[in-house]
Amino acid sequence: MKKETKRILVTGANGQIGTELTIALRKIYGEESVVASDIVVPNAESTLHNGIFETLDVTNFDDFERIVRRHNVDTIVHLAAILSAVGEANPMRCWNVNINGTLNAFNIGVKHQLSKIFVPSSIAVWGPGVPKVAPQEGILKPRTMYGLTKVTIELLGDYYFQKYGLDCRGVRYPGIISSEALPGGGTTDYAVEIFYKAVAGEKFICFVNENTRLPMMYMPDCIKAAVNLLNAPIEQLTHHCDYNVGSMSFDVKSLVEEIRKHYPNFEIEFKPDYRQEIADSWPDDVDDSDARNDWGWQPDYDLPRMVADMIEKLKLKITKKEIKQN
Ligand code: NAD
Ligand code: AKB
Repeated sequence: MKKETKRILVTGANGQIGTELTIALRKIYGEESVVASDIVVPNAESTLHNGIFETLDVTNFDDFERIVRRHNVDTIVHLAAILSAVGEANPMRCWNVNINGTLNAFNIGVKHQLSKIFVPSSIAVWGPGVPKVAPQEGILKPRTMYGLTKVTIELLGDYYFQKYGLDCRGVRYPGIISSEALPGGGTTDYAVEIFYKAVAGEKFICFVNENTRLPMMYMPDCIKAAVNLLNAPIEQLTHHCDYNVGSMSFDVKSLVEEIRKHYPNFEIEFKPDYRQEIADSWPDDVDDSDARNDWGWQPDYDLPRMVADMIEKLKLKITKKEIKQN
């Protein structure tokens, strides 16, 4: 009898992380082994079409389950979510997509005895008063709806593991910086948008002040964290969906200084808006000793290396005419 391929389903694949994580997973496991899905169909040139793509609203249990069955899915990489800034504009949508979408993934995981579910958490689990370097264990009192959903998902991860033995895993990602897809409406988006302006020779209006310091991570490390945690033996894990993972921490001033090493005339103006309060409620950095000890977490990129690589990648995009220059 022909052995059926076990597949990975990526939800929210058309987003900032999914666009690059799907390609990385397809490189590792083969194009046919990774099914990409999103509520939004990617444009025709998207690399997501290099393998199977399914349109999926994760809040619809029946459609979600149908896709899992159709493709003999074994692992879900659950990225579909509404992030912090968009979440504050529409808190109920944020709760519905993040919580009900994840509950659907978990319940399908239990019903179909899936091998693993990866669901990222975020530095948004913390709130005002968090220590500058956030500990692995500590008080979680977020003020955003997005943060509330992330704390709930972490707790649901523990619950589904203890009650049903579901292997769900996740990291608390910091702000992710990347050059392929634009970020989807978070508070850390300024750390990506700034590069597009610098490379286009335009002034950047920054929505947080120059002293705003947050933990950040470059996309190759974001992918490395997901792949390494997915492959870690379960006996080594002391947490489920809430591993702190650090990489770099910088304020906007330091980011500008680093960018000016490449573009000395780069101009920036600060016009903080409602996202300043969100950024101020998050930690400067995280203590990721448990991730390092349990599954060997080790980032590769620091600020200078990330800035140089981002600029190189965006310059390449310009030459391919992917960035419209005015
Ligand atoms: P994103 O906003 O770029 O992408 C999310 C994707 O989910 C989008 O393509 C969107 O179309 C899709 N989506 C929204 N509602 C949906 C629904 N009902 N059904 C199916 N798809 C839906 O987000 P991202 O940055 O790629 O984040 C992926 C995950 O990583 C999220 O859980 C997010 O909370 C987490 N995370 C991201 C960052 C970051 O800086 N990017 C940091 C920490 C955690
Ligand atoms: C956001 O700013 O909402 C995200 C995150 C840190 O979770 N980038």
